[in-house]
Amino acid sequence: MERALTSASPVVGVVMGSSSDWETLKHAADILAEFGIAFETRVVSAHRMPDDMFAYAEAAVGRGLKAIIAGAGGAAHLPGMLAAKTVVPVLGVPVASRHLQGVDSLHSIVQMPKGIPVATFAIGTAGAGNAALFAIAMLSNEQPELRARLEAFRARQTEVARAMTQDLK
Ligand code: RP5
Repeated sequence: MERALTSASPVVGVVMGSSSDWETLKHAADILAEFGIAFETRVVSAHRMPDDMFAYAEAAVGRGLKAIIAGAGGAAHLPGMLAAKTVVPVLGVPVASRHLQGVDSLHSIVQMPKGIPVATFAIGTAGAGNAALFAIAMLSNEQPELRARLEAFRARQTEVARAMTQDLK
């Protein structure tokens, strides 16, 4: 996972509780790469590497991260615990778990008590992709060129959807 995609000066962190989450989180990484966003990928398990997780969150502001996309499955405390240790926005992605298909992950991430927010996305690959698009939307508030590319991305989806309608004739 520490591959060419990982940038020297990342503005988005893509972290996950296990390498088994990569199948899901790579959908976030792919979109960030497509938009040319500097990002990094890390496995930071909340329950197996709690000290590493805290260190990652505590360093996030100083390292220039603007958003952290955090994916985990099961009792998915990683996004919430990262958010507890940094004010960098945390975008939580529930990973589909073996036994409860990710509903457990979703509930663990979405139901944060008031005061420590985690923006929670859909279970699985749709959530991972949308978390990346949301991070890009946040970055685009300060980057008009990036916003234009996001608008073009949306326009392409419109074209694809219109073509689907034509297929039905
Ligand atoms: C969580 O447990 C991870 O986020 C992963 O979704 C799940 C299973 O981890 P592995 O047993 O595959 O390492 O910590």
